[in-house]
Amino acid sequence: MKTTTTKHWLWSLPVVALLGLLSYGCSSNGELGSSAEAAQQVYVAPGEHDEFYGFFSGGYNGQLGVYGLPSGRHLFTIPVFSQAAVNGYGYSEETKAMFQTTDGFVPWGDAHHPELSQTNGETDGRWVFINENNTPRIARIGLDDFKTQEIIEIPNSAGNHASSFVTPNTEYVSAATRFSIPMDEEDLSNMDVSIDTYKENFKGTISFIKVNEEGKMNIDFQIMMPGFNYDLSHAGKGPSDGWSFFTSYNSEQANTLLEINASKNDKDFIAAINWEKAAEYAREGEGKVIPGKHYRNYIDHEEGGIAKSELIEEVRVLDPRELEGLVYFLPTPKSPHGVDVDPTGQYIVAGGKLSTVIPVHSFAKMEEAIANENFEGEVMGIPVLNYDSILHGEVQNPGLGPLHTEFDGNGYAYTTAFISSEIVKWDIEKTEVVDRIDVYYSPGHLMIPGGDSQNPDGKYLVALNKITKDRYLPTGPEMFHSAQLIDISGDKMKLLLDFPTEGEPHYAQGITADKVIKEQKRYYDLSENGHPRATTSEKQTRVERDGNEVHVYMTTIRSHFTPDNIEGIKVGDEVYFHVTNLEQDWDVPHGFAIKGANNAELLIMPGETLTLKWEPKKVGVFPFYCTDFCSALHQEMSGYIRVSPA
Ligand code: CUK
Ligand code: CUA
Repeated sequence: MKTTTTKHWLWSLPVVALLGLLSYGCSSNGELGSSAEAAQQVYVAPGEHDEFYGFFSGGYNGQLGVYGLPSGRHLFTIPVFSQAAVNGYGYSEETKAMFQTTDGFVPWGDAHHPELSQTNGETDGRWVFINENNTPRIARIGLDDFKTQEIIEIPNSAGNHASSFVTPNTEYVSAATRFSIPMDEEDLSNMDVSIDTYKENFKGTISFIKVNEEGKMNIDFQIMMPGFNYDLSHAGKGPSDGWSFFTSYNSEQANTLLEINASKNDKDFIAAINWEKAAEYAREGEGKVIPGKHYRNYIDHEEGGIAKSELIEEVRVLDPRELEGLVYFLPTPKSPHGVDVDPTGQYIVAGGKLSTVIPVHSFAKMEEAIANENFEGEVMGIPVLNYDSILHGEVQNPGLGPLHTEFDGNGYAYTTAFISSEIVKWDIEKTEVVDRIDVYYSPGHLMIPGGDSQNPDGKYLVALNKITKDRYLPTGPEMFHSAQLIDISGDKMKLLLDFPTEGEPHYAQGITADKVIKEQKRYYDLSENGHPRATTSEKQTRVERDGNEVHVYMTTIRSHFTPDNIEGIKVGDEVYFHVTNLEQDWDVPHGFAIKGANNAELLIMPGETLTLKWEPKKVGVFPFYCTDFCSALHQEMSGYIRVSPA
């Protein structure tokens, strides 16, 4: 299909040396243009900062990766859906509640789509949302401290893939079920029926989660949908604000997704949802309220930053068979995957992964077709519009396996072609390909900062490639994924940089750094530490016993723990170490780990209190120590706990 260019050796040279090679025409196939030029474009000098933050989903690592762009440096990993040994997230008593679900404690997740909050259709730097596909959930991360603030479970869903896309003023974040399951007509409960009754019994749901001013999420309503697989989504904007678009495949409703069953139909559908109308129906009390147990877990800032779980019992469901004007199906070839709305809000682009063209629907034509009732049929009460009547155009020769599209704000769209491993640039008005570039290999999503908003920053594009193979030094059978940074500021796309990414990044978001950093916290103010078990001076440190429950109130400051010799603990006790870091300097955390505690460590930020629970099983004296090299006397930062017989 294509040959691999081996330029590893060039990239292993110091960049400074590369800059000296300005005249070096390194490219045998024109892929790099000039390496020296490329190096200059991505080079961020020591001590300098990147222009953009990139937020890359961690896929099956359940976290959110933070990268600097254009350098491609991996700056941080924000723990979201998976426990993080690095700082005790999900292990500490303060954060365990974040993993509460109706399936119990679920400390792992599969995170696909981060989405920045928006105001007036533009990224605003307040929050990032991200979905969890396996145990249906959506998380909200605050960009003031880069910590997960809230995780809400989505009931009546069997895999929350088409999520977490926001409406232009973050009124809603949406979710849709990837897998349909048999659902009871009355209460949408999962049914014990033969799997081959798919056509009769299986259904899906699309959910709209309301986001308030503080970011708090609650499920406003769900819409009952036919038993397709709902894949991706994007909200309308500008003229199409008030609508959201969801791809679906398996309109055959086959119970095995073998190609012959589930990819038979020439066209599947994009579901166009009038969420403004749906919200109105919900406000008027339409639909019905059914049992729909789900947890909302959140960091309670009023209560010292301790995570709480709230069980919500019910949810409102709207049925398109009863409520007119809620949903329309736009026929779309062929097993569409991504769906993207251009910055003007006029065009809806689908990635028909088995299609030979990229279909572009016109929102204006869609409205017209609805007004004229230009319907071809219906599925579960949902009118199917006529394909030709809503089509803006079809992009011919878009590469094989088109998946996802982003926009540069200058009238161009960029689509990944998974099978032919390329990015294809095309003119939105003319639906004509104008440029293409090879990527290595098999891109899934791509990202342009703001590229799915009303105001993209069309300078760089990142290809998020699924297959890495020979791009880096080999690391055995398993390796990181491969992202590539492409310059899209000119007529021709130029490949600038390869950089590895952890997990399986699906989607990503980018934002200029200055929109984010002005609000950021550097440390937690000790005088505002509202943790009920905080110890804000060494004088208050103590050990308290209440039956077999022991609470150790500890402090850390360079370079000692107080207290550092603890006696009176017995086998069978439940010991809680409440450790407050008294430091008030940026970037001076202390760690806390106990030999023999089968838990984790804590990494306590300046001004913060975290709690580790230990149930000692053996008699003896056990050292504990600070895990983070905090000062010249870090190795001395340790202590002993004596455990006596019960
Ligand atoms: S999906 Cu991964 S390449 Cu989960 Cu957004 Cu398309
Ligand atoms: Cu504190 Cu090392």
